[in-house]
Amino acid sequence: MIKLDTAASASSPLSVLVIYTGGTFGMVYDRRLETLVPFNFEQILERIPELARLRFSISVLVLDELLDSSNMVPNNWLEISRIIGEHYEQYDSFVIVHGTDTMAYTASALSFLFENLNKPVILTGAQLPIGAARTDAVENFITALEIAAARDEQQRPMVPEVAIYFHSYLLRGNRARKQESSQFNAFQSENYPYLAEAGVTIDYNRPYIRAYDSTKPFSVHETLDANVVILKLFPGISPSVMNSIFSIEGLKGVVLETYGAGNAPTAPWFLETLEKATDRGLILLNVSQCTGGRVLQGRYQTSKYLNEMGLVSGADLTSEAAVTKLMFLLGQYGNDSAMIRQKLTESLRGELS
Ligand code: ASN
Repeated sequence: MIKLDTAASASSPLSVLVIYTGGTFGMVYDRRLETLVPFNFEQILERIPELARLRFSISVLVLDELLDSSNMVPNNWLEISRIIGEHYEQYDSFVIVHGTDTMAYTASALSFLFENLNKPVILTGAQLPIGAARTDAVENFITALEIAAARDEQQRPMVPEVAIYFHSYLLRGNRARKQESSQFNAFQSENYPYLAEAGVTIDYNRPYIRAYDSTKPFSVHETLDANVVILKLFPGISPSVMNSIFSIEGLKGVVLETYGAGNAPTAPWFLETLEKATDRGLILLNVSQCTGGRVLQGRYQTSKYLNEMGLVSGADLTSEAAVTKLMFLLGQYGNDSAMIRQKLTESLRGELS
């Protein structure tokens, strides 16, 4: 654990734990190797001297293995949630520095793994490495820290939920998606308003931020079941593709990415494949390929059949939230498919409306 020497480090009433997991954020150019390599986070104060002026104390925990987030797997989410569980009482807030590629999946998974979270868990990262002159790492990191440390009039955390801060916007974690790989505005949350906007001041969109509630005890769930698949429909998808996917051994759930408001082909072979799958106890969750709007199963003939085939409507869930929610519910409820189907339609952490 690294303790940074900030203005308040001696006896601050407020403490933030930073968990550094890797990603582009911490890369610097190694002239000898002629490639980007992870930098030593102990040198973060040299890179961002402004951190020393922050009026709360910051500790940094660096994961043993730094990951490009494309290499993240559910076990990494469990590890991060375990770390937060172990340090929950000791710190007031948490900032996770993470690669952007799968940040929305991690944020979604964490939101489900935390039961009654009442402290800020803010994920952030960068499109350009901290070693680059035009890096976005500095602004993203400092503002994420400020948001994590922000308190309301009653000294309660301003954002007691899992969120992503990136390029001036704070988004609910399980509503965000990576939408941009070149520009700095990497994330959007089409179906839910931003939680805060950072300009000269940080303006919080209070009605949309989860309300603080200290009456229920915080806990961390420890199981995810990754026997799931995301299947994106496309014109021309064949019976053999569908059959091979649905006959994967051990498969328990499928997030079906359908068209528009949740529409899919009406060809008899297609509907039969779905019906056989639900009869076998597979959970099929219908989400849209559109980034905005919602699934309205039954609005068109092309989605009415899906109701009859037993698909669960995913409303306005993102695919990232859908697949992690499915892993979470399968992990919690095992073979109780009625319970899983019921919970999929409920908002557990503000992931759907
Ligand atoms: N590949 C990187 C990652 O997700 C991308 C980034 O962080 N900008 O780890």
